[in-house]
Amino acid sequence: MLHSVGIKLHPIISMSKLLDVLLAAKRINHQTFQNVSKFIMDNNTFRPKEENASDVPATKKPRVEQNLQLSYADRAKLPNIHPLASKLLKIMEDKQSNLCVSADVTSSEELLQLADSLGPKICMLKTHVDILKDYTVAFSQKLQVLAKKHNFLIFEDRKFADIGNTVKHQYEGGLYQISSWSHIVNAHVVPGPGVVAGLSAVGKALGRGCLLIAQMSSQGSLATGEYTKAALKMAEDHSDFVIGFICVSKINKKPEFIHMTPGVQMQAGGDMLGQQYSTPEEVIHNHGSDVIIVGRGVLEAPDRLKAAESYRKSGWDAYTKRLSQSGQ
Ligand code: 5BU
Repeated sequence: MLHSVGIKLHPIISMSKLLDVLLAAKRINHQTFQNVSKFIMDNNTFRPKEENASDVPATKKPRVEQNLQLSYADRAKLPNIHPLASKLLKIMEDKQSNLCVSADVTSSEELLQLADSLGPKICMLKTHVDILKDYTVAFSQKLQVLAKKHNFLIFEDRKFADIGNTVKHQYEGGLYQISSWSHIVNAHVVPGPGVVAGLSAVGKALGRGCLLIAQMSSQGSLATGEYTKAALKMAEDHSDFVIGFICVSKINKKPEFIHMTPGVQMQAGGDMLGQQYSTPEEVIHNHGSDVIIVGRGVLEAPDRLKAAESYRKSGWDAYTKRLSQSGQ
């Protein structure tokens, strides 16, 4: 605003540097340091031009923007982070994996085999339990054992989209009893905040978390603009249960929220039914998302384990490149 009336400002010290100095000199305590750092992160309005952002040398980037790029490990330790989000970020750091494999297979035996063989490569396994032809309670128990064994979270991509009272029953009951085995579920925001309230009534006490579908990867998706903004607001209003978003690119600057992006393959393109693909580099490095969700890129590969490893590596390399360019 000052610039627009002809006043040019020259920073002599950044707010974060000032905080470092004050803390070191014991003029402020650690709590104040954390509170103000968080305030700066939450209220920074600087927006690099999307396409050019990656071309700007790290040293030329404003200091505040550099601070926005916290590592997964640092974000896991944020004071207001949801425990499940913290757990996921820690898993990602420990396993050097921001890969979620979408296990879209129809046999529970095959799904369990996938979970066991790809488990070491992934931070999360995504399921569509309603495409299994042979679901049993024993299957969900075995899947939980594998999640513990390989240290990954289970994400049932159920896309709840009804009034609060109905989703409550769909989440807790029925054949699948999703809340009993899935760490994370997702929901459309089209019904309004009642959908989150209904899911939260079941999941919160169990320590579960929810992702809101703020954008979709499919061509012609209506989840754009004001709809996406409404999803952000809903997440912020329910941050005791909502841990992040399904989105195409980073849409919220709060580092407590985790951004997850489906529609990922090694080559950009699409399928015959409207799916649109971006590469791991585009999703994590250029668009600032946190997790790549990959289905057929792994499932249809001749060697699934090898494919999962190459997606893990691409996703992780894109993340470390993003961090190094932000001066971390
Ligand atoms: P693919 O085989 O990598 O295209 O599978 C993508 C998976 O992610 C699949 O299970 C979809 O149901 C899921 N998905 C998606 O592709 N796009 C979206 O916007 C959402 C979920 Br939400």
